Amino acid sequence: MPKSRPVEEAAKAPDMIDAVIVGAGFAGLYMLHRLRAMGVSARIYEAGSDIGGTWFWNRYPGARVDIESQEYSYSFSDELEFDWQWTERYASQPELLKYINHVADRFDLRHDIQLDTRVTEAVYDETRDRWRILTDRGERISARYCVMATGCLSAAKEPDIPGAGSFKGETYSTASWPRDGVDFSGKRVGIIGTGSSGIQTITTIAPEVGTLTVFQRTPNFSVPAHNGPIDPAVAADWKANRDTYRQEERESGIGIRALDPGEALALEASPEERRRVYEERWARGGFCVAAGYADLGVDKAANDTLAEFVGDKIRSIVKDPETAEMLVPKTYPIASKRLCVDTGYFEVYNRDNVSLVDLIATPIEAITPTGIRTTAQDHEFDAIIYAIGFDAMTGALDRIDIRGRGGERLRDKWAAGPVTYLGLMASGFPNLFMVTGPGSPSVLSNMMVSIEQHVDWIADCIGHLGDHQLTTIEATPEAEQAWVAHVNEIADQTLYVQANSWYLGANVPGKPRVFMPYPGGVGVYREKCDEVVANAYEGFALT
Ligand code: FAD
Ligand code: N01
Repeated sequence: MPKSRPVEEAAKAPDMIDAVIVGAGFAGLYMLHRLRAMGVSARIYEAGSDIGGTWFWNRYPGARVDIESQEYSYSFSDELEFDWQWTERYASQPELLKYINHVADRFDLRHDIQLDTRVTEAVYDETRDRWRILTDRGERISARYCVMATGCLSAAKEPDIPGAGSFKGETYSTASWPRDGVDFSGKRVGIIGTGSSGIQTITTIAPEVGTLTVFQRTPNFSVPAHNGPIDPAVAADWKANRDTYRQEERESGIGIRALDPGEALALEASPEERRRVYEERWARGGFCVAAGYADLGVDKAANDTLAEFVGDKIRSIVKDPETAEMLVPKTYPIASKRLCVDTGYFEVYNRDNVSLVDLIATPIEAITPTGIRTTAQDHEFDAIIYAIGFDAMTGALDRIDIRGRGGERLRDKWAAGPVTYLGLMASGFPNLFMVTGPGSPSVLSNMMVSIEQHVDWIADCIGHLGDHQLTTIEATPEAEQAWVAHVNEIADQTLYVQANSWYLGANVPGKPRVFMPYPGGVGVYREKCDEVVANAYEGFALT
C-alpha cells in the first residue's frame, strides 16, 4: 500500500486530518475504506442521521433498484460478494440499506463517520495547501484532501407550486420518507410526479389507499422488471463467474451485463424481426428493452420504432383508452430520460380507486388548505405526496459554499453549467475530488460501477501524491475546457439532448441547459482515466 505523508499531521490535532469525505452513501463508504487501508486518515461527515445515502433517504413504498441486485453491488471484496445473498432480482430499499449497514460493520467503518453533520463550507487555504471545512455544528476541520461523495441525486427539489405549505393534511416527499412508514389505509391521497420515484410509490400504495389521484405532467416510458425471488441458478452462475462478469461490466457501455446490447440496426431489420426482438426483450424486462439495436440511442426514426412498441404495450394494458393515451409518452425519444423499471405500474390505472389528472391539459393552479386546485377542479385530500425529483448532479455541491484559489466559488465557476476535467476535479480547486461528478458517466450507468472506478482513481491518486512527496493535484484549465467540449460533442450526437430531462438541468427553473453526464460509456471513460494516469496525470498540474 502507498505511504501517505500527511498522516502524521492527524495525530497532532483531531481537527487536522488527511481527508474529509462528505457523504456516507455507497461512494463515501468505499472511499473511507480505501483511504484507511492506505494509512490515510479520513473521516466522513454525513448530513443524515444514519448511513446509506440514497437508500437511507428514499424509503418510500416500493423503492427498489432498476439494475439486477448482483450487478448493483460492490465488487471490491471477493469475500463480501461470496457471503452476501440477495433475495430478489431487483433489491428493495430495505435490503439495500441492510447491505450497506453490513458493509459498514464488516469493514469497521462506523467510528470514522460523523452523522447528523452537514458540511456547509469548504475553503481552500492557499497558504497551507489545505481545505478548511465548516459544518452546521460549528466544527472546523483542516484536511489536505476533500472528497465530495455528496451524490448525484441527493438534493431534493422543493415544491415550487403556489400555496405549497398551506395544505392542512399530511405532506410527504419520496426523497425524505418517514422512517416508520405511513399508514395510508382508507385515505384520499394525491401524488405529484410520475418519474421513477412516483411510479414505484403509485404502484405500491394503490391497493392500500382509499383513493389515489395521480397528477402527471409528462408521461414516462416504463418497462417491466419481472421482479421476484432471485433465481438460485442465476446467483450461483454470478458467483462462479464473477471475475469475468465484473470485468465485462467495467468495459461495457453502461456498466450492466444484463443489458446485452444488440449490434444490428433497427432500421435495417424488417418490422417482423424488430417486433420479435422487442417482444423477447420485453419478456426479459429491465433496461435491456431499450438496447436491442445499436441505433436506438442515436437515430430518431429507429427510436420511434421502439417508442411505438412500448406505446402499444401501454395501450394494451390500460383498459380505458383515454387514460391509456394520457400515459403514452409522445414528446421525447424513449430512453433519452432514464427508463423507469416497474412492477405493474400501468395496470394500476385499471383500478377503480385510481385516477389520472393530465397537468398539460389542466395545470395545477395552487396547493390549497384542503388539496390541489387545477384549472379544471378542486381535489380534496387527506395526504399529498411530492415525487418531484432532484436538483441533479450539481445540486448537492451548489448547496455547499466551496471556494478555491483566490476565493473563487465553485457555484460561480459553474454558473453557465458545470465545468470539470473527467468529472473528477475542477481547475482552481486543488485536492478537491468529486465522486461521479458532472462530466463522468455516473447517472447514465450502473452507479456502483462508476462509484468504484472513481473511488479507486481518487485513492490511487492520493497514494501517488504521498509516494512522490507531492502536495497538490489540480486540473488545468485547458484540459478541463477540452473535456467539456468533448462531452458536449458526444452528447450532441445522441438523442439525450432531445428530452427536457434532469440530465440537462431542465427540471430546475433557471438551471443552465447543459448535458451533464459523460455519454461515451463507462469502458471508454475508464480507459481515458487510466491513460491520463499512465501519461503522468496528463491534464493535471502536480506540485
Ligand atoms: P448518495 O447515496 O446520494 O449519498 C450522498 C450522501 O451525501 C447523502 O447521504 C447525503 O445526505 C450526503 N450529503 C450531501 N451533501 C452533504 C453535505 N453538505 N454534508 C453532509 N452530507 C451531505 N442508481 C443506479 O445505478 N441504479 C438504481 O437502481 C438507482 N436507484 C435509485 C433510486 C433512487 C430513489 C434514487 C434517488 C437514486 C437511485 N440511483 C440509482 C442513483 C443512486 O443515487 C446511486 O446509485 C448511489 O446510491 C449513489 O451513491 P452516492 O454515495 O454517490 O450518493
Ligand atoms: O424524479 P424525476 P424521480 N408540477 O425528475 C414531476 C433515480 N431513481 O425522483 O417530467 C408537476 O424523474 C416531473 O414532471 P416533468 C433515477 O435515475 C431511480 O422520480 O418535469 N409535476 C416528473 O414527472 C431517476 O431518473 C429509481 O414534467 C412536477 C416528476 O415530478 C431519478 O432518480 C427510483 C413538478 C419527477 O421525476 C429521479 O427520479 C427513483 C411540478 N411543479 C429514482 N415538478 C429506480 O427505480 C416536478 N414534477 C431505480
